[in-house]
Amino acid sequence: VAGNFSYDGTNGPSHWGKEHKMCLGKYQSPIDIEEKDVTTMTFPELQFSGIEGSHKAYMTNNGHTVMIQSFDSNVPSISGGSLNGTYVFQQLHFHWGQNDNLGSEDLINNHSFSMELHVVFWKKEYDSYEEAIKRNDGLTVLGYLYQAMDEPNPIFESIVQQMPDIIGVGSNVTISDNNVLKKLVAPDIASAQNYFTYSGSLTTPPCLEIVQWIDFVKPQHISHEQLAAFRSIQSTDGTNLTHNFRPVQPLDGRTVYRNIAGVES
Ligand code: SG4
Ligand code: ZN
Repeated sequence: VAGNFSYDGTNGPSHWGKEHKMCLGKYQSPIDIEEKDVTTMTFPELQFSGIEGSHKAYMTNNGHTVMIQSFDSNVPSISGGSLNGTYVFQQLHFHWGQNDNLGSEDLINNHSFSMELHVVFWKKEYDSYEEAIKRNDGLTVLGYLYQAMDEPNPIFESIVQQMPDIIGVGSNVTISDNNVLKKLVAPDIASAQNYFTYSGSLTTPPCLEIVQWIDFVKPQHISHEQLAAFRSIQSTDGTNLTHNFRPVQPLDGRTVYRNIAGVES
């Protein structure tokens, strides 16, 4: 993954296309999802497996985000929905903004949320993550939106408490809560069939157009203080990573689907 990109100035999003031509492609992410324009669809049930039980996980400051990976060989996987095959968990990470009014990458009706969690999976058929990213259906990413509120979200307790250990770029720490992966990957089974889905790209260089996006409709919450902890880590250019979201890209004729199964009335 390219290390030489940032979210401001001469390495900012409007310059990514110079070194990474795919960032100028026609099927880029994120996008603004306009609810009035989506096509409703009933997909087979989206299924999670390997979620139950605990997973040893660690988090890293990779200079662009807080990223969580697992030590376990038994990691979560997903199948069903709009997916053709089984996809295996690779890592999850977050995008946030300078203040609580922005930070999500995908927007809904042009509305920004305060933070977005991305859970990255690769297609099992291709045997490894490295092989999967060479294929146009190689990845699927689950997107979870978070809105800042006063009340803390217990899911983030260990992450926020251990954030001081990963202030420096490249540092990592084992997460004390062995249930953190399960809670982030599948927080709310009751809302798991209520999502938008569309074909797009990685939201950072090299912007590969290989991602089936699955964005859950129902936002979750995080407290203002918890969110502030994310802004305290350092970025590749040595300053605080106060924001790390890419602006929305043109939809360019793509269809965004909304699964109508499991919608709560
Ligand atoms: C973040 O920068 C992650 O740290 C990257 O993961 C990730 O790249 C990148 O976002 C793009 O992913 O779900 N936002 S996204 O489209 O997963 C990849 C690593 O650097 C290739 C491992
Ligand atoms: Zn992401």
